[in-house]
Amino acid sequence: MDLSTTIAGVRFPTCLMNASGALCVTKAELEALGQSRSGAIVTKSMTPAFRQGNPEPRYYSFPGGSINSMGLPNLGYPAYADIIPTLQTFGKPVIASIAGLSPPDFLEAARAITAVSPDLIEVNLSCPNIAGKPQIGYDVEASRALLLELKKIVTVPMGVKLPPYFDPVHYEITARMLLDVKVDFMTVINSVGNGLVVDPEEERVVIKPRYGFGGLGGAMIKPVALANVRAFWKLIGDSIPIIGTGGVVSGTDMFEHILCGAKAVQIGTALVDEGVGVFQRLEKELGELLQRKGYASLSDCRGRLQEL
Ligand code: HRO
Repeated sequence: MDLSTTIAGVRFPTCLMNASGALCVTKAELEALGQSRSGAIVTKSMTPAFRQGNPEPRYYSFPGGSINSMGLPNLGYPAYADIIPTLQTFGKPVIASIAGLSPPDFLEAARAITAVSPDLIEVNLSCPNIAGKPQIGYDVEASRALLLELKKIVTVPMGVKLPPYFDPVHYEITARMLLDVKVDFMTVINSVGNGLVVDPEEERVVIKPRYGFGGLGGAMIKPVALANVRAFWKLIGDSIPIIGTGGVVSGTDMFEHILCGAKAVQIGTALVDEGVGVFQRLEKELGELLQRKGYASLSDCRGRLQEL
């Protein structure tokens, strides 16, 4: 079964890849993604300087999902600029994720990383875990201003990583802005920000930073992710390709994202739980499911979710 896909003119050998943040901070982790069945190598969101991130414990996995408050730990863009040429020898696209604590941070990272020509750049507008730094993706005019500045710098296909939205009007104003700016792809969704997981035996929170609040991922966020993929696909169609992210732990979950309109799928929590072997498992499960249903390719079913 051919599970390859094309996003913004870039061919991916399979439509499944890591989500930024999951096992992609260090050179060793990025090379392991290169050697795995992942269809791309997505870096951790990078800032101008190295960041240790928030105090530990800052990631907790439980049946049904995960909560994190990593706090943008990363090597800093100079290190990723050095590593990217090596990553490009693995024969799959390299997606550089950029972030920042302020707009000038994003512009600085974008300038330096564009110079080493990753295949695509994903602009992270949705880190929920930095105290005092609201998610830019929830401010449509701030997002527009930042993306317009980035567009002047970035010469490779540039997409956005969005937070989840929960109201139709937010889908509409965000879709309009993304079409105006002409982003090349969108990754939907980042973690569901500022959730709280409680350990009832210990009677306390499960992660240390920010009073235990953090971004939720894994199986429990799938309906929110699917709603965002579907809502944007209905508004934008194929004008901006969608990478679906959120709640993917099986080939069936991938299929649901594709039915909603996703051209590719990313995995975070399942990758952290299982390691890079998860790519092979999911590829096999999706291939078998498509075959059982009689689909010859992804384009035969993509976006074809039926409504009652
Ligand atoms: O590093 C993090 O705390 C983090 C980031 Cl940048 C992000 O985009 N999403 C997330 O759940 N955690």
